[in-house]
This record gives sequence, C-alpha cells and structure tokens, in this order.
Amino acid sequence: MTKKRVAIIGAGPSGLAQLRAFQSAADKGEEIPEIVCFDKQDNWGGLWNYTWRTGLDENGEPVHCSMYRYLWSNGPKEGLEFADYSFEEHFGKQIASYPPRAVLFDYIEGRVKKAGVRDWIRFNSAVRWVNYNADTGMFTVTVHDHAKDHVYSEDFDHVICASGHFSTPNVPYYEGFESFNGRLVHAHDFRDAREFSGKDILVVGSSYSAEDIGSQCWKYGAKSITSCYRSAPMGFKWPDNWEEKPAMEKVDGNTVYFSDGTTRDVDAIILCTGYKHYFNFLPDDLRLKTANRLASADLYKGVVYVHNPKMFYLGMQDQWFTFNMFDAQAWWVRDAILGKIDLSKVSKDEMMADVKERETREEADDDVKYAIRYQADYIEELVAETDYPSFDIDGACQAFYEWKKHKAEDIMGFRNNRYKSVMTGTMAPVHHTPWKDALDDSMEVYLRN
Ligand code: FAD
Ligand code: NA7
Repeated sequence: MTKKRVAIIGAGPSGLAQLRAFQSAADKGEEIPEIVCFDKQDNWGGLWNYTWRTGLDENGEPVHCSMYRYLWSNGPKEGLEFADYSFEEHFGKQIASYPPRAVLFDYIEGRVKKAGVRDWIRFNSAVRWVNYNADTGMFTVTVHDHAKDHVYSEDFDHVICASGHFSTPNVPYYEGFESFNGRLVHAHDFRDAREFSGKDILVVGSSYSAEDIGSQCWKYGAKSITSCYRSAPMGFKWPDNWEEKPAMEKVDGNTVYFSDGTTRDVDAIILCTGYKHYFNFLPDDLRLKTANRLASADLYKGVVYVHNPKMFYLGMQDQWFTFNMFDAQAWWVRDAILGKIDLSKVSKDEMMADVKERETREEADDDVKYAIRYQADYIEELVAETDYPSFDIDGACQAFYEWKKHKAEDIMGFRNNRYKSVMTGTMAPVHHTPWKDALDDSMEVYLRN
C-alpha cells in the first residue's frame, strides 16, 4: 500500500509543531505518512523570521513578517514553553522571562534542528491553490517554487493549513488619509522605532500592537505618543508624554480630530488595527472564515475543518497561549491522521455542535482571566488525548495572571519581572537591564546574565 501524503502549509511555529509531532511518532517506531511542508519564505520560523523588507519580498510575494526590530516577547516565556523542549535544555541555563525576538527564534529553531526535520520543508515555495477532488478523495496542491521558477501540482491525502493569521493587515480608511502630510503605516509594515525618534506619533487601536509599538517608540525616543481607541481604552498608567484619546474621526493635513472634539498634530500615524484571516490559495469549500477569537468558526476541536474533515487548520485562534497550544493541536491532528483518533465516527452535526458549544462558552464571560482559563482548558483537553507531555497548565495560567497584574502596575516595567518555568520548576533570573534601558536587544547581550 502506498504511503499517505500530508501537505503542511507554513513552517512557522504551528507548522514546525506539526513536523515535530510526526517526527516524535516516527522516533517511537510508528509508521508515519510522507510529510511535505511548503513555506514561501527562505527560512523557517514564520513571523519570528525577521526581515527588514516590507511590501513584497524578493520573489514578489507579500512579505509575511509583521514583527519589528526590538520586539520582545509580549507575554512571559513561561506561558509558551514547549513541554518537550525547555528553555534550559536549549540555552543550557534558565533565562529571563521576556526574551527578544531573536532569542525566541533561536529557541523555536533549536527544537526542530534537534528533530532533524528541515528536509521535510520546501522553502521559497508559495502555495498558489488547493483543490479537493471528491472522486479521488485527494487534494491537489499547486505550488510556485521560486528557486526554480517552476509551478507544479502534487496530490495529498490531507492538507494542514498553518499559514498564520497575523500577516494580512486590516487597514481602515479615515477621511483625510489621502492628504495626510506625514508617515502613514500599518503595524504590519512597522520595522524600526528609531524612525520615530523625536516625532509626535499617533497609534490607532487599543490592543497588543498599539500598546507595544507605542511603547517601542517611547523607548526609542518619540517626542509624544497619542493612542486612540474605537471601543475601549487600554487604560494603563502611561508615561507623561503618552495620551490616550477616544476614536479618531478624520485627519486634515497633520491634524487628527477625535470624537471628544479634541485635536492633535502628529508626524506619523501607525495603524495598529489588527489582521485578517486571509487565505488566497483556498477555494470556497476549503477556506476558513472566522473572526479573531478563541473559539474559531467551523473547526471541530479547534483544528478539523467541519466542511471537509481531511483538512486541518493550526493556530487559527486568537492567542493567549501560543507555542504549546500549537503543539497540543499538532499532536492531536497527527493522531487524527494516524487514525489513533477516529474522525470517521464523528458526524458533521456533532462537529458543528462542538463548535457551537465552544462559541457559547467563550461568550459566557468577557473577563480576561476567564479567557486565559478557557484557552488553558482547551489545551488540557487536547493534551489529554495524545502523548504530548502533559504540563502544569494551571501554573502557566498563574504566570499569565501575574503578567496582567504587572502590566497594570507598570506598563513600561512589566518586562522586568520573572516567573517560574512550569516545565522545569526553575525560577527565571531577573534580567540584567530594565527593559526601557535595554536598547541593544541582541541575543548575545540578552543572554549575558
Ligand atoms: P506564522 O508565524 O504566521 O507562520 C505562518 C507561515 O506560513 C509563515 O512562515 C509563512 O511564510 C507561511 N505561509 C503563509 N502563506 C503561505 C503560502 N501561501 N505558501 C507557503 N507558505 C505560506 N506570540 C507569542 O507567543 N509571543 C509574542 O511575543 C508574540 N508577539 C507577536 C507580535 C506580533 C507583531 C505578531 C503579529 C504576533 C505575535 N505573536 C506572539 C503571535 C504569533 O502569531 C505566534 O507566535 C506564531 O508566530 C504563530 O505561528 P503560526 O505558525 O501559526 O503562524
Ligand atoms: P488585535 O488584537 O486584533 O487588535 C486590533 C485593534 O484594532 C483593536 O483594538 C481594534 O479595536 C482596533 N481596530 C480594528 N479596526 C479598527 C478601525 N477600523 N478603527 C479603529 N480601530 C480599529 O490586533 P493586534 O495587531 O493588536 O494584535 C495581533 C497580534 O499581534 C497579537 O496576538 C499579539 O500577539 C501581536 P476594537 O477593540 O475591535 O474596537
């Protein structure tokens, strides 16, 4: 019998979790399918693979990266640690709790280097289209190999979409944008905070990007930061040169008008207005359409596409937990593909009921602690059904609760705190330099504790 073939779209943290999941089964002597992972970038790591480029990449593909220089983890690393590969195993010692991007990239890469799965990935390979043929029960995946400038198609028994959902920017229009006399950019294209040193900037939005990009610009010398919200303020105790305003109404020249009747003159507007789930390589019958939420639409167990259960999605939820949640999902999807979890016994109605139940439970409370616990329960549920090493998820929740408290206490100082690893039980060291003074965030400097 010929081996099953599985296509994975994306070699970011989710796709890499899937490769590691299959490799760990193979390591235990299990028969695994042929795995082919496609990534349009020339390296792995997904969003963590930093590039200075914006707009189109060297191949003419939309640049995937939404990360920027000087980005440090926005949550404690103790909440995202892999259960099968600790920070201590990777770095040979415990490290401080909010690593810069390069340090987390190194950690992500360390596990898959050790697993030896790089050969399973075809880089510079943009998936152009996926088609499901009901007669053969196979997917045809069409790929542009940019290295050879060759477009080809191959058939697969399963497709796992791990292409991320924080890359295609949601860009609203406000009156006067076309004649704004400064720099107008979406967070996706923000790269270097030093560009805004000495400038008056406006960040639009009240979520992670607004908070962090505003904070970056503050750290690297912006003259003033104004942030404005559509629904609710972030409400942190901001530094003196940061003011939070209600919704922006329009722009005239360099003057921004807010809904409370006030105005502000700014040099730059940074739209931190979120991202779209965008899959231009998927037809209607396979394409996930969901809001950015914890209970993603149309995904049984958060991973199986209810309209075609041979197709899976990883990491499509809004995220408190990241790397270990992707792992929990990847191990579960692996076992569904290996037949250890029998999806043929689950009807479409049962799958839809599962999705509905998750949505209702998410909507039952809008408290932050509830949301963190909700996602922790989800991870626990999946981990219990596979051999992914179970870990102290309650402990990880505690780290997140403390993180929230630390942010409320000191938004420019929360990254100076430390937490205990739930994988190894070791307390992180205090970082040698307060975040606001740590202008050089290279891996070498960060690890000099
Ligand atoms: P991605 O990392 O987006 O990877 C998707 C991969 O799919 C990419 O490599 C891309 O090239 C590939 N791809 C896409 N389309 C195609 C195609 N058509 N063909 C072939 N390949 C394709 N999480 C944290 O835990 N801590 C943080 O501090 C943190 N900070 C963040 C900051 C920013 C600015 C953003 C945007 C996100 C942040 N995240 C953070 C969340 C982030 O979503 C996850 O950490 C993680 O990167 C998600 O992994 P993923 O593999 O699902 O998606
Ligand atoms: P999010 O978390 O999706 O937040 C988007 C923000 O943008 C949110 O405050 C929205 O306000 C706001 N928004 C969206 N559309 C508009 C318009 N039209 N006008 C004004 N404001 C708008 O995206 P982020 O980029 O902050 O975070 C994404 C990931 O990156 C996150 O997981 C982090 O790990 C890093 P709303 O509250 O909906 O009114």
